[in-house]
Amino acid sequence: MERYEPQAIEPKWQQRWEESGIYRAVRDPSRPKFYFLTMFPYPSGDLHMGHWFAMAPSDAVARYLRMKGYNVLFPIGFDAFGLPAENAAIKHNTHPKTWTYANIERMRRQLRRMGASFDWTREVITCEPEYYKWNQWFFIQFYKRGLAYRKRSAVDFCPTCNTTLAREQVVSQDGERVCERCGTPVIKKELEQWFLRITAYADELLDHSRLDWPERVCTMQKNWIGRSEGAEIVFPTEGEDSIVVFTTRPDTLFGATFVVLAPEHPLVPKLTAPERRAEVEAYIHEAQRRTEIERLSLEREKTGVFIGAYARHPLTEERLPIWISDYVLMEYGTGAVMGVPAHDQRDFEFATKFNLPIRVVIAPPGWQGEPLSAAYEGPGTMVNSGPFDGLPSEEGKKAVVAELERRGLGRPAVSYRLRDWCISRQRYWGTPIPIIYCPKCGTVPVPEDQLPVLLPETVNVLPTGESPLKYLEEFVRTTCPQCGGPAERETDTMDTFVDSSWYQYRYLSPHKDDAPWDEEEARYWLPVDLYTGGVEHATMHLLYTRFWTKVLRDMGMVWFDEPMIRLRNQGVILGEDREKMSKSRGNVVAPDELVERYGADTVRAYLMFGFRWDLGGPWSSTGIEGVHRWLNRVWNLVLEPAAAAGEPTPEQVAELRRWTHRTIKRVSQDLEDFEFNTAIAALMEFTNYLQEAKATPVAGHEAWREAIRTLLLLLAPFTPHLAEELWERLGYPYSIHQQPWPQWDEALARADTITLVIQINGRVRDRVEVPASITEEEARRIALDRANVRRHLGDRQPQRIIYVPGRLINIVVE
Ligand code: ANZ
Ligand code: ZN
Repeated sequence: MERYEPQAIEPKWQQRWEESGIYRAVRDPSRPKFYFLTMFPYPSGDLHMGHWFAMAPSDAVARYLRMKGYNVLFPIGFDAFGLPAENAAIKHNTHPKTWTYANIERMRRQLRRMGASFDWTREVITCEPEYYKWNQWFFIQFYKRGLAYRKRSAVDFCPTCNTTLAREQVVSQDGERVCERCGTPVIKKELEQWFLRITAYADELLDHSRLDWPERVCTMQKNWIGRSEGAEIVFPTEGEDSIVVFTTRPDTLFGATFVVLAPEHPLVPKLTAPERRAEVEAYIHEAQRRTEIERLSLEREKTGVFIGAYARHPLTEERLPIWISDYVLMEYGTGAVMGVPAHDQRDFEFATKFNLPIRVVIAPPGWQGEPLSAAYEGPGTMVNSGPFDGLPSEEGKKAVVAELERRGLGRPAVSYRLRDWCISRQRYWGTPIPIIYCPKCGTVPVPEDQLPVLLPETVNVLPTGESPLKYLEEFVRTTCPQCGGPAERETDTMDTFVDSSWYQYRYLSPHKDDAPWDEEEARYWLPVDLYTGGVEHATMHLLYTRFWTKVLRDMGMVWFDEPMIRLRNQGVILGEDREKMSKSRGNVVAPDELVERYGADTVRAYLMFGFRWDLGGPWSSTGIEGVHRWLNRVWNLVLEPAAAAGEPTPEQVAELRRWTHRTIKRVSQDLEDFEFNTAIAALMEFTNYLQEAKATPVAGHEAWREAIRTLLLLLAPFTPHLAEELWERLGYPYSIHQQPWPQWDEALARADTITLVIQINGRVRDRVEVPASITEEEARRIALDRANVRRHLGDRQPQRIIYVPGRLINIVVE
């Protein structure tokens, strides 16, 4: 008999599937649709273990859903713009495009080699003009709706990478804000930048009620948006300016004993007394180097500087010193706080350090007027608060704000941690922002019929701190679409998160050139039913794509509120040393080499068997060996002729059927729940059982053929090549992947059975599998009916029958 040789059979089937187009998703109103999206890869070079762990199990689900009768759209593409292409281009002296496309070609091959059932006819590559044209088109629609605007703002800037950095690209290292990529301390730079107004949707984005998403992702998004209800309160200064603070605790207003501004607050230079200036400036410089997390940290000792100016308390008119401190962030609320040391721990530490008064205005439980050793941040009764004394703090919040409103010194306010989305990048390899600046007409969007604004190909990509496009005369110089006069193009490109915010829609009709997508395709396929990918995208990508979809809805382009109904995240595969796989650690396991050695089916099956999909875990080379042996056993089991002859007993047949149906049930349910490891464990147990049963007469029975056929069908999503090959060898028609998924019979599948031991006069004469719920009467009947038992009894009548529930039955005769 031939041996199992994945290297021979896998490429053969990959080609056959491709040629017969069985994964092409074509609209078919007679079948329920299922749009299954998995996060598209960045073409970084090789498909790594993380890609495999995300995609191979997803592919198994896609295959399962097809067999279940769904018309499945399972597309793939490449998130092809971005910084690494530029860095690689500089390093290897090539063009970002050359590098990107070479990688795409390689990864396409690797994805095919995985046996993934993607519909390649819908491939989307975001650096193609036919794609980014629509980024530009959307940008203009956003602009027209007031959702894209330009603003001068301080950005984090890496002097080594020579680029502005997004918030998440700045990390903390030994208390310093450094570039995530190269570790250089970041500096601030003032630039004109384009923003998308995601904050306009902040409240709606907080609502996850229509989503079946992991709780942890929803929580991360909620925290990221960070909604706080409170009030803005005006503290007039002794000059003409007023400081507006944001507080969530207006009930503590009478406890305010100082005011703190963020060091970057625009009033600081204006309010600072001349003799304080030098110290204030030195402090501002120092503060900019710290990360947000660090600045807000409760552990760090508070620092700050008095700026030599005073504010007036809006209700008591008391004179309050104005300080700056880095624990107040410019980007949050109004960039100013009222210092209430008795009820805010950061203020408490600040006041303690700088000897500022601490005034209790919410009585802690049991408080007798003694000084506090820490801030009391809980609720309570208002004290030392003039006319508000005696009010519970919750009521006090409303009463104080009402009084402030009456005096024109405050109003209710909501603050979000979420910022508008800065999409400007001073980089080459991205979508040009389709804007023209005219000295006469100002900011003019590129007319839609002139899109795309092509990204020039001949350009010097060496980073300069400004977009390389800025130095390309023929790109920059243009004419104003409004007045025809000389004008200049915007030279920044878009953040690549723009690309991934709507790619799911482009898969519908990737080459359509008069609209971002085809209406009819959209009606049929949208929205995305299931999305799989890494949890690291919880806040940025997944928030942006929700935002984008809500804007599309408001534009009338889609009819739903959420882009992806169901989301599932995979975990991370670590190296054998339990560390993250990385070249520098030398613990990288390359999928290509494993495929070379064991075949794609083994790699797929091991990834699904060896780990819980949502958790991941450390790689094991012995684990993969074991899985490979299992597939070899399956091969032999199916192809080796059975030796056993004779008639099986009805019990043997029943047991075989029970195994078959129980396995169908387990595998189906596990696939629904993304529990791949237990699904494969069930298949392994089934294989073991079948191997033993093969030596008995049951291997000649019709139920045996059914069991083997079922085994192959159940294997098809996991090990698609092996299943297809064996299917063909057994003479079934092409393709196993187009067969209906087997159904289980609940009565047959019932897992809770027991083995009943049957004795005659205390000697074991038989064993039988029976439902655990069997009654004594049934047990007696079955026992007396067994062929073995009847033979032993002959014509003797039982005198007594002793029944031990769940275990045995003893028939006593003379
Ligand atoms: C006075 C006060 C008294 C406060 C009190 C709290 C307790 P969340 O819940 O995160 O929204 N705050 C406001 N703006 C700030 C900024 N830019 N940087 C740092 N802290 C800022 O926090 C809101 C509270 O954080 C606000 O309420 C303010 O302190 C502070 F007993 O105002 B509170
Ligand atoms: Zn003009």
